[in-house]
Amino acid sequence: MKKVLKPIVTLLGILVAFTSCNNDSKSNAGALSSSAAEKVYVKPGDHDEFYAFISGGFSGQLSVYGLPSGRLFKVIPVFSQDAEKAWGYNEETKPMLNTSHGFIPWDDAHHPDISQTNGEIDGRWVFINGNNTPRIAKIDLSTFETTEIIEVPNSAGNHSSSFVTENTEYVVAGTRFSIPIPQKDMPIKDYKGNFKGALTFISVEPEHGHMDIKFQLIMPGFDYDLSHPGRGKSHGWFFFTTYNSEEANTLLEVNASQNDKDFIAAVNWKKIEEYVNNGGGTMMPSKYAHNVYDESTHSATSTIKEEVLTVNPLDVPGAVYLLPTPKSPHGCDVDPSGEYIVGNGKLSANLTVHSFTKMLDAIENKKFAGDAYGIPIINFEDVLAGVVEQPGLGPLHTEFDGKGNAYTTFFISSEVVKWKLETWEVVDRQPCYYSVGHLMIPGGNSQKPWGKYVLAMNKITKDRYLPTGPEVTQSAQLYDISGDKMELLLDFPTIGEPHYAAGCPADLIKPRSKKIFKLEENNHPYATKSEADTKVVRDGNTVHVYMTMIRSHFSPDNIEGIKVGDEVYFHVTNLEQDYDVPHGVSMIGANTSELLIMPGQTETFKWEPKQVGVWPFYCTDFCSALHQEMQGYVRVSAANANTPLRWSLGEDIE
Ligand SMILES: [Cu+2]
Repeated sequence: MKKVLKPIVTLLGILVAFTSCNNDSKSNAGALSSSAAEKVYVKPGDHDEFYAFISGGFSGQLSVYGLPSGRLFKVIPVFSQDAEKAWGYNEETKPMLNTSHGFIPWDDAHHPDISQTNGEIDGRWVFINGNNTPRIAKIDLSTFETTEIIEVPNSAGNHSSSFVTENTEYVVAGTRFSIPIPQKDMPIKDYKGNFKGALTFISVEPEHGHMDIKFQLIMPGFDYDLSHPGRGKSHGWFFFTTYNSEEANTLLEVNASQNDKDFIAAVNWKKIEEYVNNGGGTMMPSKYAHNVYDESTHSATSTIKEEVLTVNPLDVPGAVYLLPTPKSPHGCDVDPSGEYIVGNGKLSANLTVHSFTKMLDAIENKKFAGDAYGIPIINFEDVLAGVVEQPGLGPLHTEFDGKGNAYTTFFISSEVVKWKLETWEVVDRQPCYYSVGHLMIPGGNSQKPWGKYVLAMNKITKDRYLPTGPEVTQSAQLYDISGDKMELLLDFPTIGEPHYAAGCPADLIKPRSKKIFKLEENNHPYATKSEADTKVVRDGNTVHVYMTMIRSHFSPDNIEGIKVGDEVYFHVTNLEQDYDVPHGVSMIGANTSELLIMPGQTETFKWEPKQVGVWPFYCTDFCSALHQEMQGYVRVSAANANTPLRWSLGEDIE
């Protein structure tokens, strides 16, 4: 293998040398003019150094890319149905998309965040928010499958999510829209003073990651935009940017831009946790779904919960403060030391950085500039650490390299700007193609970022790629940040809207990756663990087919006695116990997706035959040389026919 690869690398080397010698540096500013191509080249068979989990935005999914190559490995279905994996189509995963509003097979996925232990990324789970019908999902990084989704009641536009505290004690779900709590019929013009914003703290059980809403803080009716946990010295606090502190209810582009400063809300969650643990808070009737996927039964259950514990911030003095921040701040980013809180004021000429130490001092000395609905507002000057003067236009988000530098995206001037913490000086800037939103440094939301790369996620790519009709792809752009100056290495197309991303070294995840589901541990109620146990059982109009699959046949592959009007459930178990040998199955006329079943797993699809005939089914995942032969027939008779129910495999071979 290695012998074959060497010439390729050599050839690439020559190509790089050739292009850089024979062209003007100006006319050839592309990747091959520098060592950029080599820096992102992961040779065939080699592995990328980092995983990047990039949200799919309006696709509702989470994509898995390798860095530095930018290769797409997988799209993990989360909030949307996915035909490729039968997610939301098979009977086992339909409950995952249940909500208090019913089955909602779509959402707007925004901010993934990887679990942490002691302030460092541990690679166990990734959490991501559904904005639209507020939800938080947890994806298990041993299987890359979504294993839990919890709906967030009293919320709307679950945007300032999903960020985890430094031991994954909590994942937060802050509402973007304030709404009546509890919901009721009232005039929209009476918003001010009457609508509220819920900041939800979802506890994560340390061993298995089970989520549960611990409490909801019922805040004034601002719009809560983004958030970040404190860390290190500020561990125990959570910071949320707000806009529309004006509490306008119409034409927000004008009416929410009136105040010179909005707020960052600083929440001492440890104080509230203590209050709640001592019996504080009020139970409020509230319907929300909690959906859990059980790996042993390969099936999900959905439970509708009926109440949630709410906390009025005024009942916990000293737990919540407001830090004035110019002007309509978006990103709320805390540096790895936990000292600096960066408020990215979209309409502000400067970047404002607050000091956690100064905040505590102001609280101690009661240096307040008044209050909002009883919540103390700290004096701007008393909490300000410094200002980055005129760094660019439209700052959105900031990440940190762990070496004292910060990187901020500017949407309007389309660039990433590198600046220094504590001196607040701009040290470098690089253009983005174009209109960058979030950026990500692996481990960015932790005490230990891996400051080798920064990934910028761009909203617009006009003229960067081949056109694809009126809509062109959005993209991610990779910069090397290991030196003093940023270097653009690569850009690559993404799925949906690459809203935010989380990344970590591949070595944190690779060794824990699951290869098969053990057949003996399959507790699916309709599992069939050997061909000898396959059967077809009729119960009135309902028929259960207990089917198995192994290279390269189904058992049974001939079924007779099914009638028009029957509800037929195919429970199909993949008997393989080898790595990477899934089989698929699809049935003509089935109002569902194909099933893609992993080794040792059972999945179910429902088929309601509408016409008599002999109907084929087949394996949809190319599994062996005889994959094409992996097929079968179901005979469907008239509703009043007397065709006996029978099933077989290989019967006419003897
Ligand atoms: Cu197959």
